[in-house]
Amino acid sequence: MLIRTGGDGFQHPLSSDITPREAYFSRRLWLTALAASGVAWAGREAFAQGSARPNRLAALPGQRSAVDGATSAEKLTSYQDVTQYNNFYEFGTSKSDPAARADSLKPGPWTVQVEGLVNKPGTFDLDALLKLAPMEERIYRLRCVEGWSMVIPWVGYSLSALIKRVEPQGSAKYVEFVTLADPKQMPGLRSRVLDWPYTEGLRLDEALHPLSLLAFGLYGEVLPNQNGAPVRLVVPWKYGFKSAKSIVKIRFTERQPKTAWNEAAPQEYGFYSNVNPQVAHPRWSQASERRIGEEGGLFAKRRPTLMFNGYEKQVGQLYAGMDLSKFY
Ligand SMILES: Nc1nc2c(c(=O)[nH]1)N[C@H]1C(S)=C(S)[C@@H](COP(=O)(O)O)O[C@H]1N2
Ligand SMILES: [Mo]
Repeated sequence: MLIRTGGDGFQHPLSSDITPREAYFSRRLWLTALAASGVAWAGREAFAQGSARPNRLAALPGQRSAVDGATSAEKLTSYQDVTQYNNFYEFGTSKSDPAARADSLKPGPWTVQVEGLVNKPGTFDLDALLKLAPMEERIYRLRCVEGWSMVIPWVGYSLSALIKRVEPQGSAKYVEFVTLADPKQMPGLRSRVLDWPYTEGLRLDEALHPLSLLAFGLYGEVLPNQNGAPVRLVVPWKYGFKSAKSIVKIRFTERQPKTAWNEAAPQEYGFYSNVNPQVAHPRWSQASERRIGEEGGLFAKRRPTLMFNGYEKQVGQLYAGMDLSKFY
């Protein structure tokens, strides 16, 4: 985000660049976890039978979500764009790096450690997380702070399900998310563009909002590595960088946690980072956005960015009385 202005002129790699062998490897890890959990038997069947898309990942179906705001009627961004135009700096800073290089990420075995101000801290393995609550499909707009957006059908469940399970104590006011930082799996860690590991944070009431999603899949399949396998956050009313990928630790705190982007450039990236067309980034306007897949060359039409990314009705009250240009 510090370096690039966006993806204009970016060439999508062909899906044939990804070898079936590498795809099989990550699929196999996932299937082990899914088999153990009893989730997504349909996925194993589809895998056994093969499928039209050569590098298909294990199926992870979700029921349609009943959460208010969780089902957009907008045209979905293509699977191709969702999985080949990414920000995941642990694999490099260009949009094509994650798809090209994230095969080295091992999405299993995987654990998420939950600690801090909770009555029931503990370590959850992927099987336990997959079983914790029913999987739902959530169609969310994702607005990157760089000025582009997508519409993505995620699969997961409200983060609140996990939070309630661990019973936060009265003193817990914030939730910190720590993501994987393993130089053996993540070649981008050699670059000091951020102070690794990538961390993010939410206020506890934001984390408990039903729209805050713990995501395990997209397009009805488990997450591709480049989208943050095996488990990530998706907070649709905030700029995309709040949606931390490949989470390994969740910590409940009394004080507002540090976040990687705020540490790197505090004037540019605040703790809240709510999508707000009225508050410009110091180096560019946030009033409009480019929807990926809708480019029209020189005449590309941008769409107006909506307050809270269009989720104002659902989340506006979380910020009642706050000066949003101060708490950006
Ligand atoms: N661990 C980690 N999480 C991350 C990032 C990252 O670099 N590392 N990039 C963020 C940014 S800037 C965006 S826009 C979204 C992109 O998610 P997507 O590639 O699945 O669309 O992931 C966010 N989560
Ligand atoms: Mo982003």
